[in-house]
Amino acid sequence: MTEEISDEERKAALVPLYEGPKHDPMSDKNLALASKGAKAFADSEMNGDCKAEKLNDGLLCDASSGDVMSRTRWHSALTPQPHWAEIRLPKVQKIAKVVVSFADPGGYATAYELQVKKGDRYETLRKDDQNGNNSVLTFTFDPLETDAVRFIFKKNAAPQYPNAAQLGEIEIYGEN
Ligand SMILES: [Ca+2]
Repeated sequence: MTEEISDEERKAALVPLYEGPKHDPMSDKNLALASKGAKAFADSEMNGDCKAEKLNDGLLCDASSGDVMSRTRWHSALTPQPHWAEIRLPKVQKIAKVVVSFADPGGYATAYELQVKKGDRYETLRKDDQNGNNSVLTFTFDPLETDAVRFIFKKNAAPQYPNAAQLGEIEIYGEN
């Protein structure tokens, strides 16, 4: 006799890739969403489905949602580090929080920089060369005005893929 496993059972048995702090990229307060007019850019994209636009589609990489991982993350080309991903807001806005979700707990950034654009230049807001957080980075800061946030992925934790960079989502919030 063949036992059938329903999709629901299959999903329930999946182990989530990671448990990060609770956050909801689909929130109406997330200024980075494409649906709010923000646009995503990256230094490069891997062939296939892992485009920059996946940085602000509101979808996180989560195994419990099935096989969507490759469809909800940005992945760089395999050219040398560093790689970067950027969200451009439709206009200069006051922001106070950025949330960066890694796409793969084995392939997170052990070294990174978070920058905001001030006029024509980028200003480094946070920097870590020994990051050990493989899930969700939450950055809060005094409110500032900018129209672009850039995450520079400098070093991949996965030794077998030194040139790869990937992110699930970048969220940007105002003061509240
Ligand atoms: Ca996404």
